[in-house]
Amino acid sequence: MIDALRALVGHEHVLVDSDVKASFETDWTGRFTGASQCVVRPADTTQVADVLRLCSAEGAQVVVQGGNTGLVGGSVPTGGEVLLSLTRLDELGPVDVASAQVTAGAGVTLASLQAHARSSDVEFGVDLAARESATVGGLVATNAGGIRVLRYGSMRAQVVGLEAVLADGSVMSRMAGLAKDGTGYDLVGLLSGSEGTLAVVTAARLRLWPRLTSRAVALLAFDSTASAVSVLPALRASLPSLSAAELFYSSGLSLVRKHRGLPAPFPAEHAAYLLLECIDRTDPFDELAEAVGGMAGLMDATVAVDAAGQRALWAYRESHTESISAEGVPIKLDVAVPVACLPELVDALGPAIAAACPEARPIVFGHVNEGNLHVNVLDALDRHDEVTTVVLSLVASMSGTISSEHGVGRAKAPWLGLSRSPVEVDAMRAVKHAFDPAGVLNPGVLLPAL
Ligand code: 2HG
Ligand code: ZN
Repeated sequence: MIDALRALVGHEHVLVDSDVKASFETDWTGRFTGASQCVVRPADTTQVADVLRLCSAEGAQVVVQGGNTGLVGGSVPTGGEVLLSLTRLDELGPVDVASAQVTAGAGVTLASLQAHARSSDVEFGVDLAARESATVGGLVATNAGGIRVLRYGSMRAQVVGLEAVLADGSVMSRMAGLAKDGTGYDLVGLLSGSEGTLAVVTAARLRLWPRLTSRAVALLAFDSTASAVSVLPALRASLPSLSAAELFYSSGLSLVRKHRGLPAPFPAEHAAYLLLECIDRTDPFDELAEAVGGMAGLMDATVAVDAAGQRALWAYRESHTESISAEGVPIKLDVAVPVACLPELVDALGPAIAAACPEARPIVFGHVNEGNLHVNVLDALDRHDEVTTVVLSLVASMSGTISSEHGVGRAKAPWLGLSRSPVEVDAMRAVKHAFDPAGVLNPGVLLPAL
């Protein structure tokens, strides 16, 4: 098998040495780890197809990996799979000005894609903290969200075409980028968010947006989550330039300040913090300042005037993940509820988690406009499953979802039934069977083993 793989992609692109494989076999958070048979690094779609054809013929299962920044264990082997790393598929096509689209290989990082778009005076619509390592293939596979969903939608909304290789090595290519194409099932939409369980995405045709360079960032402090949430409709109505609305709490803020050595944003501590960003053609500072004035429940506010000040305010929010990881290995749950239920969820989380594990330290933050909360729990001792169950059950009881923007992966597959009915799970299994009848791709990801 190893020799056959080497014949397909070149000797040096099949890694078998445990030290060399190690960084591919553990996820970013250190929560998921497993040994692979080997790590294969194909150069292009043809080689991906060759590798999958061989693996299918040999009955070898395959785990697909991009930048390995995922948070649900979806790209880490469980034992013995072939690990297919797509980072060498890093070709970026020229920006197509006529259609405002670009073609990007699965291994292109989000930061390179963003820089490439900006060099042609357009913008890519998705942004998130892992931009330097996260890749196009992984963003598509997880239907990634991030900080600009409020304005541009999630990754699926940016994907106008895909090239993907099925488990048997056949290639599906729909890359014309037609903005309206109603011919049959939306397979491109289906593969977006399928977490590598249906096919291996090798390239994407992506939508681009006009580039806006004037921005204003405000950090607001509120007396409650309810107040922070209740200002959203007025903000959306008065600020067409609103591009991000991020929620966090003093538990996360104090960890960020500790690990990043940052000063307190306000003289006093407050019940909830909301970070807002407006981006426009002309300076949105005045309209942001005006929209913020006189809000009910507003306790304090600061608006950054220059780029350094804006980065400093964003650091309070964007450093949450790394600061939590610096404290220990957390449980990471990414959930969403209808926005109106957010305050109730936030209030209920603390007592529910404490009942499952009194020692646990929850840190909650997220993307408020989508009702999307990141529930991170430190010090959950041996009670990870119990804490996960109470949090996800609470979310499900509010008609929420157990996976908002990180995917289901291996981490949440056992809880899929909380958010999807038996009818839906059966339909998903039928789709999986249609694409990958032998179960070659990403075993154990998304759909729980039968
Ligand atoms: C974010 O919004 C990411 O910063 C990561 O989705 C969330 O670390 C997390 O739980
Ligand atoms: Zn997020």
